[in-house]
Amino acid sequence: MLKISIISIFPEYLKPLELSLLGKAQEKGLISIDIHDLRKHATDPHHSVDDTPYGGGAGMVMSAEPWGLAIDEVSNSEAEFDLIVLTPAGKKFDQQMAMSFSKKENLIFACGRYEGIDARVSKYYAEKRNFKVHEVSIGDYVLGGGEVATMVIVEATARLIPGVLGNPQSLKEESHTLTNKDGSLVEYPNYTKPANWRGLEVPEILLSGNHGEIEKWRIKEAERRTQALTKE
Ligand code: 6GU
Repeated sequence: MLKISIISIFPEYLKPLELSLLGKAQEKGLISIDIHDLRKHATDPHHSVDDTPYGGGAGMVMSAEPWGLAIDEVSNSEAEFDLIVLTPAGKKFDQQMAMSFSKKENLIFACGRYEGIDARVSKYYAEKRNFKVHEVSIGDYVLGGGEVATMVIVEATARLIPGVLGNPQSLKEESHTLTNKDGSLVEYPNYTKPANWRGLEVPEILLSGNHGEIEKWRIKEAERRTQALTKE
């Protein structure tokens, strides 16, 4: 079972992870998701978790020790841990990364806010605790914090675990796992009944019953869409 621990100063922000697909996966015992409040590990009387940056500059930086205490608490076993630190300066998340996370034992998500987390936290867990540390971004834009990025990554990762999806065949056919000789493709367009909707017809080939020709058409359409996305 994949054990997911998420540390945030806004634990309520992560409530949607109890719903739908991920809620069911937890009920079935395929994954566990535990959400932890960073502020419980604040070390000063005002329960602050941030401070001004060394070297000056705007904004605040999250202090190392509350993170250290929180991560120690969720990793007090001999198991293997992967620490995922959410930051717009991280490596771009993609389907391949989701695939690799879905095969792990323990994922710990550190949701940074403000100008990020003291850089020694990543260094400490990589060098002193032998964690695999991944600094990850979900795209080229800036969010207020790592919570939404964590939800994106958890959802993309969990649905790759055997048993989480109702129909595992749908994994094989979807965007970014469909491949041709040039690499990853987005999905072909899909249609369902009625065959004529407000004067618009479903492509005739899909009604033909010719599975070989349908497969060729779908690959051609996926390639056309992929090309259109990479031009602009
Ligand atoms: Cl992981 N965090 C923040 N704050 N902004 C982001 C991001 C993460 N990924 C893209 N933008």
